[in-house]
Amino acid sequence: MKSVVTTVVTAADAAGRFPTTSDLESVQGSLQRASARLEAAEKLAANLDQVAQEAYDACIKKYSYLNNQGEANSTDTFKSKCLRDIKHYMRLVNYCLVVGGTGPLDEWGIAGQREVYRALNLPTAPYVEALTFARNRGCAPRDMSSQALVEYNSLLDYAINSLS
Ligand SMILES: CCC1=C(C)/C(=C/C2=NC(=C\c3[nH]c(/C=C4\NC(=O)[C@H](C)[C@H]4CC)c(C)c3CCC(=O)O)/C(CCC(=O)O)=C2C)NC1=O
Repeated sequence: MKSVVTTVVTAADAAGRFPTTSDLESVQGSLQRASARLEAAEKLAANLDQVAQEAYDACIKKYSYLNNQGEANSTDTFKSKCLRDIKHYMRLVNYCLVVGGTGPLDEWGIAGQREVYRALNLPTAPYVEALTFARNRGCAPRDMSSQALVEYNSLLDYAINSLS
């Protein structure tokens, strides 16, 4: 799995050089933020089902046409797949918080997602709405420290941008 350390070392290796001072500074910066990220990961993990459920409810409320017959939230199977997809993204955000990089989202969430949603004829706007709801719902210090919230929100932004 990619992490901040492996990413920097692999890039330097590929270029046939040792990591530079600025490479090492970026590793150091990331390690300094590690405790904030781990706090966010822990708080998110404790509430992940609830966060995903609220995000799902918010996106279906906004795009209520999805409940109409033939649409993507019209059957019990579709409803549970939609909620599951949102949970997938939240779990990947959680994983990214732990490893300190966007690798898990890039490799399992973002690579190929447009093709999958296009093939299944699924609109991406509801995903954006769900993740944006989660993005705006988190609150410091109620849910986590402000530093942890910065780390959490930046990964949600990253996922949102990939779908926008
Ligand atoms: C780990 C990363 C990962 C992601 C992100 C993922 C997404 C994903 N969602 C799928 C299906 C689906 N996803 C939805 C989701 C929705 N319904 C709605 O109304 C909304 C537009 C939306 C929720 C926001 C639906 C309805 C299906 C089934 C579509 C079908 O069978 O036609 C499928 C096809 C396979 C399946 O049916 O399970 C994939 C691959 N799978 C993964 O492994």
